[in-house]
Amino acid sequence: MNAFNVETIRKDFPVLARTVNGKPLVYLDNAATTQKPQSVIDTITDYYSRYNANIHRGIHTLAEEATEAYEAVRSQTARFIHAPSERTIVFTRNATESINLFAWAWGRSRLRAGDEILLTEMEHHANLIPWQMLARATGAVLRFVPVTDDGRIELPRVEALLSPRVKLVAITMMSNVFGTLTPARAVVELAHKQGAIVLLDAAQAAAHMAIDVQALGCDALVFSAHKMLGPTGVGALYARQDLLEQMDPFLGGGEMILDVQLTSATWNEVPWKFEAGTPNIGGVIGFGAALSYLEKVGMDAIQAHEHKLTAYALEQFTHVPEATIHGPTQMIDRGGVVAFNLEGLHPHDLGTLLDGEGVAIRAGHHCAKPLMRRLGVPATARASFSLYNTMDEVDRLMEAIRGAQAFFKRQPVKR
Ligand code: 7TS
Repeated sequence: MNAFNVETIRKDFPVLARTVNGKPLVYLDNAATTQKPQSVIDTITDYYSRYNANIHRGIHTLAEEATEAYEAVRSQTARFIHAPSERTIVFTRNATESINLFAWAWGRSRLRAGDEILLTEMEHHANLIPWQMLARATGAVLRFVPVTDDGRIELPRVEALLSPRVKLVAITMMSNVFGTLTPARAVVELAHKQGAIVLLDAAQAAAHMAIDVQALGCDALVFSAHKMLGPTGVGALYARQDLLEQMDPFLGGGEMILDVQLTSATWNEVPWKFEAGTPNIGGVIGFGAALSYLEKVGMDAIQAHEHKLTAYALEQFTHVPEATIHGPTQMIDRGGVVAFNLEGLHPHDLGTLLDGEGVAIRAGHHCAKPLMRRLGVPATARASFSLYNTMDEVDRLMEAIRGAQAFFKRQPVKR
C-alpha cells in the first residue's frame, strides 16, 4: 500500500476543486454523506454506457455481465466486513431500510408482549423509530442505556439493563452526534450471555474504521453506501445466515420467490429472499468501486488521518471560550464527528455564515431528537471529517467560526 497522501487523494474527488460563494469548498458534512471519487462516478457511467440490463433474469450477454458485476460487489462487501459468506449480505436502499428490514422480518413473528429491546439514548432516529414501530405492533418494551455527560456508554449500565427478557440489543458503533465509538464487542458479549441478539448500526463507523463482523460477534450490522464514498440509494444488511434463513420476508414481489401459485408462494434462498423487485444495480456496482477505493487507501490509514484532524480540531476549540463541545473532548474511542454550540450564536445562523465562507457543516438535531433533549439544546452545529480533509481545512473552519462570532457581535440585537 502507498503511504497516505491527502493531496493525492483530494485529486480523486472532482467536487473538492469547486468554489462555494467564491471560496474554495471546505466540505465538513461527511457524517451526512461523503463526496465521491472519480472512480465511483466512472464505474456508474460505464455500467449505464456499456452493460445496463436487469439482473438475474436475462440470458443475454448484457444481463449476464450486469448480474456478475452486481453479485461480485456482494462478495466484495462480505470481504470488506469480514463476513463468512456473501450469502449474509442483503442489499437495501440505505441503513434505515436495513434496520427496518431486520426489525420487521426478525421481530414481527418472534417478539411477545413484555419482551424487551435494548437501545441507547444516542441512537439516530433510524435505529429508534423502527423499534418503536415493532414494539407497538408486538407489545415489546423499549429500554435505553443512558449516555454519560461526555457522550459515552458505560458497560455496567448495559449489564444492569440486560436480563432474559431482552431479546435484542441495537446500538450504534459510532454516534453521529458525539463521534463516540461504542464498546460494541463488549456489548455483544454481555448480550449473548443473556441470550439476546445484537444489531450494530455501522452507518457512521463503516467509512472510518475496519469492521470485522466475526471478531465483533454481532448477529446483524447495517450501513449505507453513500456515507462510504459510494452512491445514494444503496445500503447493506449483514446478518448471520441461519437468522436470515429463519426470518420472514420483508417486501414481497419479483425475485424473492421460488415458486408462485395464485394464492401462495415459496421463498427464494437467502439473500435474494430479501431483495424483492429490481434493485439499484448501477448503485451497487458503483458501491463496489467505493469499497475498492477505501481498501486501496486502507481503513487503518484513514482512521489514523481522521484521528489527527479531530485531535487538532478539538485542540483548536479549546481557544474558543464560547464553544461547548458535545461528546468526548479527548481522543479516546472517538471518531471524526465534532458537535458543538457557540454561546450567543444559533447553529443555523452559524451554518449560514460558514457557508458564505465556503465551509459546509451541518446544523440541526441530526436525527437524534431525544439526544438533543438530553443535552438540553434544540440543535447543534456539527463538523465531520473524511479521508480527504486537511489540517488547513480545520484552520479554515476555525477562522470562519471566529469571523461569524465577530459578525454577530457587531450586529445590533433585533427586537
Ligand atoms: N445511523 C446513523 C448512526 C446515522 O448517522 C445515520 C445517518 C443513519 C443511521 C441513517 O442512514 P441513512 O443512510 O439510512 O439515512 N446520519 C445522518 C447524519 O448524521 N446526518 O445526515 C444523515
